[in-house]
Order: sequence, then structure tokens, then C-alpha cells
Amino acid sequence: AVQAAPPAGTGPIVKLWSWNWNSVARECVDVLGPAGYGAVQVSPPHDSMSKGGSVWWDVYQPARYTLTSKFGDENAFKNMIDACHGAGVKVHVDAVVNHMTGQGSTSYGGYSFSKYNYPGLYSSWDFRNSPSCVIDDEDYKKNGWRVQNCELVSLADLDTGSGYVRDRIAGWLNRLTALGVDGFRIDAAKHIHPDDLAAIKAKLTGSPYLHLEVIYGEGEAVQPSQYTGIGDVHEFVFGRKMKEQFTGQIKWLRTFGESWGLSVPADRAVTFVDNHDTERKDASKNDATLNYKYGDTYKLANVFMLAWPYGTPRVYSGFTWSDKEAGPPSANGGFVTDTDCGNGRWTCFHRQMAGMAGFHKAVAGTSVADWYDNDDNVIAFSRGNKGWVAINNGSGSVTRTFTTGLPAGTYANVAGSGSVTVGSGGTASVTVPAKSAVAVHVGGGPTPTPTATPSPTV
Ligand code: ARE
Ligand code: CA
Repeated sequence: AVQAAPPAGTGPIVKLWSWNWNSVARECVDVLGPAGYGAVQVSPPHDSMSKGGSVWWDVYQPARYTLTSKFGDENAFKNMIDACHGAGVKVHVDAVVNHMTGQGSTSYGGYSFSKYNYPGLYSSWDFRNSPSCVIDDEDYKKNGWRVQNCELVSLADLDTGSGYVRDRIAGWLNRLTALGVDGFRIDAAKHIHPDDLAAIKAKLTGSPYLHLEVIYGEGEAVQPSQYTGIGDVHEFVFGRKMKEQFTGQIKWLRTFGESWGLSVPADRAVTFVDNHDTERKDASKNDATLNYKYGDTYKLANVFMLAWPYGTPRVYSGFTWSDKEAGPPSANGGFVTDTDCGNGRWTCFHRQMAGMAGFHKAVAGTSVADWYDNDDNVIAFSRGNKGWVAINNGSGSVTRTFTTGLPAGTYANVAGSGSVTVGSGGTASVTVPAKSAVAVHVGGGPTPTPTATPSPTV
């Protein structure tokens, strides 16, 4: 049986997008495991059309199901899984199974193919291409059949109603599971009929965790709710709301939840402030999100995501860019080079959230209490008697005595530096500088030591 959701108390997912396998392996051991991240989501590992490193999106055009990608070979892939598992981190793979290529003729593995013809794998009759049709913008609202059967941006659409195609897709995913992969992000799941996806799922071995990319759009024919019976679903409204609030007044977040028009219930949602598509949207578009370029504002939205109970959060970490098409740092015809967090080419944003990954894990299962806001851009709340956070999204420093709900002791600020000393009544005098956060949890940093008198800190 396929597992519904990660067990409670597991750490958040981190998406190390466009990282090569060697670098993910190292990061699992050095950072992700020690921080408490529960799983790492890696880029599509299949062989794909090659654009020689000039763009990032070639890997969303599968050429064949072999582990010959620009991120490394099968050995490197297997080593990565072993290294991550050794560090207590699960591995999720980005599975592109709705389509094959729309262009190109050679792959990173040196294989030759053409659109609709992938020797040894698929031929023309495995696609819904007679006659072929391409999804129009209006189809999303008007015609669910076309969304699932026509081509997404001209990518050869697999006939997922066919038994042969389902077997090839399941066979590929099962090979990955056999190598140790723990879960799949299903790319373009919205474009695969739920019945087809359920049939593919029924052929899966092991119990991979599935999270599906079904982008919510108001009034659209295909909705996330049609997929929640199959796996967890990506909550795209979450990121849109985070942008709205953190570029406005965050006091409103007091009531944040499904009633805000979120598209996936909390127990089925994978939440994220941004992903590789939304970070590249023009800021003026209503589906644009915050991204690393928003600096502290982006950071605070991620702190909120990891502190507030809604869904399974996923921290996004990619490479820096100014050209939206540009690929990650690469060499030798497009093979991605090792990540260097110090050279400015990678955001390594997940490292800034390492302490909050531990916070998220520590407060699992508790509810929000001790809400405070200043009627503007400063909020604070506790998570049971396990954790407490204050977020100052305003432009001035705030010092006050907060009710933290925590046992007396001194705790490290896992969202920044310094510490917080909680007195016997559960209160603490804390300074939260402008555009920063203070987060403390039981088990985080200095061992809680009983103190008689609260003292000002941070
Ligand atoms: C590239 C070129 C195209 C060319 C194509 C085929 O850019 O010009 O036609 O190749 O030759 C990524 C890139 C694409 C790229 C593709 C393949 O973003 O530009 O095309 O790789 O290389 C819809 C889908 C959703 C999808 C988004 C992008 O529903 O599933 O569009 N997201 C995933 C990935 C993408 C990836 C693909 C799917 C394809 O995350 O990175 O594409 O594997 C409304 C709707 C949404 C819709 C959105 C479109 O909001 O509600 O459902 O999303 O509009 O903007
Ligand atoms: Ca399809």
C-alpha cells in the first residue's frame, strides 16, 4: 500500500533543485541530516534532451528512463541515496511521466530520439498525437479533457490510458524505488487523468510517498481535490498568500488556514513559499511568489511556514539567476558542477532554515497558542509547550515581554543568533530586531536550565 503522508514528527522536505548527485550526497551528511530535514527532493534523474547547459528546463523533457542525466550517473545517484539514508534523510525524485520531449534529438547519455519516437521505449502510437493538439490558456477553465489529453507546451503527451505506457512508467518508478528512492514529486500530475494516475500507482512496489503537482487555478476544470485520494498535493495558494501577507501586514495571519481559500486540506498539502517555476514569474502576475531576491522578507515567510501548522512544508533551494532561462553552473556540455555555497551561484537558502527545520520537527503535533500581534507587522505564537516564535516583518525593532508557553530555561534562537531566557511563569523579555525572527524550542540549543528570574536577551 502506498503511504498517505510522512509520519508525524518527521522534518520538512528540502528541494535541492538542479543540484548534482555528488553535492546532494555531501549536503545530506553535512547539513540536512544534522539539521533535521526529513527528506530531500532532487531534480529529474532520467536521461533527457540536452541543451548543453544553456537552460534549466531541458530535464523536464525525458528521452528515456535511464540514470544518465546532467546531474550524474547511476553510481553517483546510488551513492547519494546511501549517503542521505545514512544521515537519516529520505530521497524524493522529481518524476516526469506525463510526457516525453517536445524538441531536441540527443540526450545527456548520448542517445538519439525524435519527438514521438524513443527507440526501445515508446513509438508514435504510445502518444495521443493523432491528431495532436496543444493546451491553450483557455482550456484550463473550459476543457478538462484537453488539459489531460493535449500537449503541455508541445511536449509529446503519453497515452496514460494504455496498459503498455502505464507499465513503462511504473517500471521506471519501481526501478528507482529498488535503488532506495522513498518518494516522488509527480510533475504535471494535473495533466494525467486521476484514474490513469491511480492505475499507475496501483502498479508501484514498496510504499513511496507521492506528492502531486496540481496547480490550483480559480474556476479551472481540473482541481487539486480530484487528486487528494491518490497522494498529497502541492498547495499553490499557500505561496500566493505568503507573498500577499509578507508584502503587507502579517497580523492577519492569526486565522491562517483552509478558510483562507487554500486548495488542499492541511493533512494532504505540501506547502512552499516558492518553487522553481513560481520564483521565475513576473512579480506583477497573481501566481507570482516571493523568492530569494526578496531577502529578509522571503526568509520570514519561510520561518512562518516552518512554524505554523499547515501541511508538509518544503523549503526551496536553487541557483541564483537573472536570466529566467539560464541553467545551473555547468561544464563539459552541460553537466552540472558541484555546488559551492560560497561562490554566489547557488542560494543555499535551506542552510539559513536549518534551525527552523529542527523547530518544525520539535513542535509536531502541537497547536498554536499565546498569539500576539502589534496590530501591524509583528506576530508571535507558541506551539504547545514545545516551541515559540516571534516574527518582526516591520521596519523597527520591538522589545517586550512575551508569553512563550515554554518551561523555564535558556534556549538558542534557531532563526538567528542569541538566546532567550524564559522565566518560571513562561514569560520572556525579548528584542526582535526589524525584519528578523526569534524562534526557540525545547531541545534546541543550550539545554534548558531552570532560572529564577527572567532576564532580557537576544
Ligand atoms: C520548453 C519551452 C517551451 C517549449 C517546450 C517543448 O520553454 O517553449 O514549447 O519546452 O519544446 C518546464 C518549463 C517549460 C519547458 C518545459 C520542458 O517551465 O518552459 O518548455 O519544462 O522543457 C502548467 C502545468 C504545470 C507546469 C507549468 C510550467 O500545469 O504542470 O505549466 N509545471 C511543471 C514543471 C515545469 C515544467 C513542466 C511541468 C513540464 O514544474 O518546470 O516545464 O515538465 C495556469 C494553470 C497551470 C499552468 C500554468 C502555466 O496557472 O493553472 O496548470 O501550469 O497556468 O503557466
Ligand atoms: Ca496527459
